[in-house]
Amino acid sequence: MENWIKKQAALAPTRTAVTNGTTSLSFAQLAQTTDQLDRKLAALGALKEQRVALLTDNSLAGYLTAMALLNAGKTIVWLNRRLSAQELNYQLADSQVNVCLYEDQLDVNGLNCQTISLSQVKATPEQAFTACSDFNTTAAASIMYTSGTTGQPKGVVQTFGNHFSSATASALNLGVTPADEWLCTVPIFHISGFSIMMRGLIYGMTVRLTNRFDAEEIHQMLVNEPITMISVVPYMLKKLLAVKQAGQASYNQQFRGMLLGGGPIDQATLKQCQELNISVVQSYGMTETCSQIVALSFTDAPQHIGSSGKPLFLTQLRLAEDTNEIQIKTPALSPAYLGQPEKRAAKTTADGWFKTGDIGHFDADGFLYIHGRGDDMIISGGENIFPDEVEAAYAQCPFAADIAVIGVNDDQWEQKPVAFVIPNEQTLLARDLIDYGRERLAHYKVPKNFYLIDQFPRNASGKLQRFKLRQFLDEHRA
Ligand code: S0N
Ligand code: AMP
Ligand code: MG
Ligand code: MG
Repeated sequence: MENWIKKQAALAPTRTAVTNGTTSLSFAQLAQTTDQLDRKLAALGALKEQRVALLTDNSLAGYLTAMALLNAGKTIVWLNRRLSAQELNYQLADSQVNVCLYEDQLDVNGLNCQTISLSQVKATPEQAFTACSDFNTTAAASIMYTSGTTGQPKGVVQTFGNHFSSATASALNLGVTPADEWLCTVPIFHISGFSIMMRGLIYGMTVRLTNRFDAEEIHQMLVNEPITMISVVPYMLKKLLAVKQAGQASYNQQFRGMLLGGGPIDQATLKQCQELNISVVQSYGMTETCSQIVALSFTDAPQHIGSSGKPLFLTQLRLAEDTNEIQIKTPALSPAYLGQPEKRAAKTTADGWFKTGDIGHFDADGFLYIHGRGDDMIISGGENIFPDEVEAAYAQCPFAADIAVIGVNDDQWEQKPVAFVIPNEQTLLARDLIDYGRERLAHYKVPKNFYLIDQFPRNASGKLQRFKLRQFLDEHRA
């Protein structure tokens, strides 16, 4: 496939590719700027290897750098800016990255590779460099790390073909209009955000970047700017709903709706959205599928509140007979976990379907409902947390002989991790446990509460019974 950046510069040169509200670039300018950035990156020696890490928020410079890496035919290794240095170093080593480009205000202290700030890139004189002419369907455009119940996070390889299939299926469901402008407040280091950038390139659509999620500010953008679509996680939807409920103005005339994904939502919230005339399209997807593979349509959404919709064009979905696990086949599915074929094999059925780990059911009309996870994954504000990962981080903690983590509902973050601890010392302070965790883990993964306990409930074979810890908490709260 012809380089998408060059292709849009030819098809829609004057259309706005990206704006942050202050600075806008047309598709022709995007092509010029990415070529220029590549010449600077080449001069810095940053384009020698196939994979380049990028640590950024949703800044214009971050967006342009990502586009420059694609334009150069490189694979972007997206880093979550909330992770600890220890967590990032694992991903840098696993992806064998030598260079990490970073947004200036983010912290790269302790990273074990060459780090180059985006302002350094900007200030570098150019050197000759030829952009990549083809985006091969099977080439890796991006790698995003995702955790699991066992072991370290895995690098999800996302090909150009995966991104193209995903963007196409989304367009066939939601439609594309020449007026479309998609507000990107979900992080571009997650597929929720990066898929918006890719849709922008593939549709020739404007991406409106915003660097932080402030519900009041986002509300004002939806009211005052010609934004037609926004992607949100449940946390964001609830915050935006609260602002609108507070008697604020209607969204702009062109607004089409909110694409909701990333985690479960309660029906009451969706009904409130309906009452306030906020059009919400629920969806289901994951990093491995390059965003939604199941979604409602604008016409079905009002009648099927609570459903995640129907499998999109190109996606086949079935439920395992015994467990109701959702299993899929789709061209949007990542071909591999970087360097870990056995991890992928473990998530593949004998007849080649991908095991998502999510449990669901179809109603009589073929609409899918997600019940939850078959494992103990916690979703806090749209970020996934695996108890094993948190427990492993505390394995050497001098204050705790043993620790067990579970997720509980939370008013602020939807869910939060809490821990049961068998103490090592008489004088155990929650503060010490928190500080210990914050040094090693992304802050959102650090348990919000610690409960001291003498021993853990285990079954006959010694396996921790997390459900009993949950029961214990429920009883003591009631
Ligand atoms: C919810 C967000 C925006 C909160 O971040 P905020 O308010 O900007 O935080 P900060 O100001 O940076 O920090 C303040 C304190 O809050 C802590 N904190 C931050 N985030 C969390 C969190 N999630 N949980 C708990 N605590 C958090 C900070 O640590 C800080 O505290 P201190 O100072 O103590 O460190 C932010 O979390 C956010 O952006 N969340 C969304 C992430 C996301 O997009 N997830 C989706 C992942 N899934 C997918 O991408 C697949 C599905 C998909 O593709 C999709 C999803 C949604 C919509 C559409 C699609 C699609 O299919 O296209
Ligand atoms: P991630 O690995 O961050 O892409 O997260 C993907 C996971 O988020 C899925 O496997 C689900 O567990 C969860 N998820 C995504 N969409 C929904 C939804 N509509 N309802 C419930 N859970 C969801
Ligand atoms: Mg995941
Ligand atoms: Mg904030």
